[in-house]
Amino acid sequence: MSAAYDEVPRGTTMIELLQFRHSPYNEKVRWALDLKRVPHRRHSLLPGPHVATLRRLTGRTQTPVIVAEGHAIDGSARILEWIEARWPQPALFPTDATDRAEALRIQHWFDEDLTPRIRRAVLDALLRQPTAFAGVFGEGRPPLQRLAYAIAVPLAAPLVRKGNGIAGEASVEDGLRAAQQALDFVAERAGANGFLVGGRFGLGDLTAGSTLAVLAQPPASPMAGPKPYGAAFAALLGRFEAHPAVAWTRRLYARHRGASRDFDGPSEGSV
Ligand SMILES: N[C@@H](CCC(=O)N[C@@H](CS)C(=O)NCC(=O)O)C(=O)O
Repeated sequence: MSAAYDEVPRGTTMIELLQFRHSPYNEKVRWALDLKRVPHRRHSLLPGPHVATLRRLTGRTQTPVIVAEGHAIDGSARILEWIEARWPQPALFPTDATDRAEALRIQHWFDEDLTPRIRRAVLDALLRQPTAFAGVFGEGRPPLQRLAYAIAVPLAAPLVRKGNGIAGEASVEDGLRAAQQALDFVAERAGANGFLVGGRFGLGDLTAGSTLAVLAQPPASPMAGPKPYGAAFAALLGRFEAHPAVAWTRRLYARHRGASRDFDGPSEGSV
């Protein structure tokens, strides 16, 4: 358990989000919490040390994790359902049955197929420069901590690669194909008003936007990584920069994200 998480008073009714700073699944949950103005507290974990903290809570190691009402919930899709049931407004899940099924299909496709494949290309680029990897995931921590983490990154890199299915050039190439597929889908599907399902902002946009934000780096957003980017990551971004779905993602963020930065600690409005 991280030092910050240990400081949480026992028996608290506050909603706690245990997260990674730059991760589409975590961004999905943050976006829903921000949009619905759910009072909560955030704890950013570092990839590597996160394992011990999360195993104790969920028996697994994936972020995001919500701790509330005496339970720990993981899996961004499950967490979004839990949030929607308690804070229905503004609604993320379409009420029309066909639209709802389509939004859930898009979420499932991104969560289970596209996002993990894209992540392989992204993590591979970041791991090529340990300081870039430590800068992204250790953002907001004191410089000395980031330096220590950067020194540890090459040691942890084989585990990160294995854990994310990065096995050589073929998996990175497949990640690039998945990025192209996701961007093409969004560019083709976004209607005149720019939404993927049902003519209004919802789960499909939030899911696709969170994944594509890694490639679009919407300025002044919780997904804008620290600059300067490492050379390999900058080259990856450059590959897709001119795609219309990158512009779609930036517009979506400007109009619907409603938060310019991530944070650790209590959200506005929490006590
Ligand atoms: N299907 C899960 C995927 C979550 C996931 O893959 N989280 C990654 C960050 S992008 C993670 O925490 N990885 C660390 C680990 O698995 O130990 C969800 O929707 O929440």
